[in-house]
Amino acid sequence: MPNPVFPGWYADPEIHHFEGRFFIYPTYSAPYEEQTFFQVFSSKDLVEWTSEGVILNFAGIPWSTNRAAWAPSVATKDGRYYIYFSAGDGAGLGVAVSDQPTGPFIDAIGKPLVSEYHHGAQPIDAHAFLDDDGQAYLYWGGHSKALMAKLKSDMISLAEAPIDITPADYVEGPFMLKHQDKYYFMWSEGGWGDPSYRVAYAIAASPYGPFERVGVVLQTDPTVATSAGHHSVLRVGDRHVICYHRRPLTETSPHHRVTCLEWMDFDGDGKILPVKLTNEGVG
Ligand code: FUB
Repeated sequence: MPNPVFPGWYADPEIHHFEGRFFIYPTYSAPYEEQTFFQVFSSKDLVEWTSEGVILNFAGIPWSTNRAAWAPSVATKDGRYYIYFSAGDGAGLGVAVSDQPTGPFIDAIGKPLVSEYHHGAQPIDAHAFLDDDGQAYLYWGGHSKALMAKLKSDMISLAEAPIDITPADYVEGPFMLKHQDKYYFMWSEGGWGDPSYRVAYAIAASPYGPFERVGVVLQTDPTVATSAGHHSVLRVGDRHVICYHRRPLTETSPHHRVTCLEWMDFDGDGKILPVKLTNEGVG
């Protein structure tokens, strides 16, 4: 049974293809005090996944408060890898750097990249998006507010003040996908600890929006799993895979979340077709 793709409680997964291999960067899903590190998993075929171990440890990052290591996002530029992460349930968003996708990642600036609330957004759930022209953007925000800002070419500083781009019903977990020259802004809605959690999206002509909510992509299926959300998307050949977490029907703890993959397709008008939760995944 390919879903979940690897054993253990892991959430907020971001999937990538680097140097000929697939990688998933997740949150270790556990009580906040136990969330003190990030790991990465790799695969050659999206089916067999191997843990590459710990890639960043909060023990070496005093400002992190050594808890609540959430929602890693990775981007690569000029041969270097940058990981953007949440620390301390609002202590801030950090950025760390490595020469490899498997780390080790070292805190790049010795302080948070974003430490304050802007426009009411909790500084969590960073997502780095690299546009086709090489310009990188950072999206982030919890407490039902979504922000964005251009990143400078050094990838470790913001080029502009945070901009409020909050779409209707947004809660957290932003993700940007470019498809056929359109910008698909995606996010999680509802509560991550209960079955209301789901993923919705908007389509815009610019990475700045405006983002008008189109509809739901992923949600609880009471016959398969609950609380499907906080996802990422990767183009694979002429299709896309959506990588997300969900709660098995047997589980009630909010931390019991597993990482899964499904195919995600578009209709003829460029709308995303609702994704069906499966046990078969993309195997
Ligand atoms: O995993 C910790 C938090 O749960 C994330 O930051 C939220 O998006 C939710 O998935």
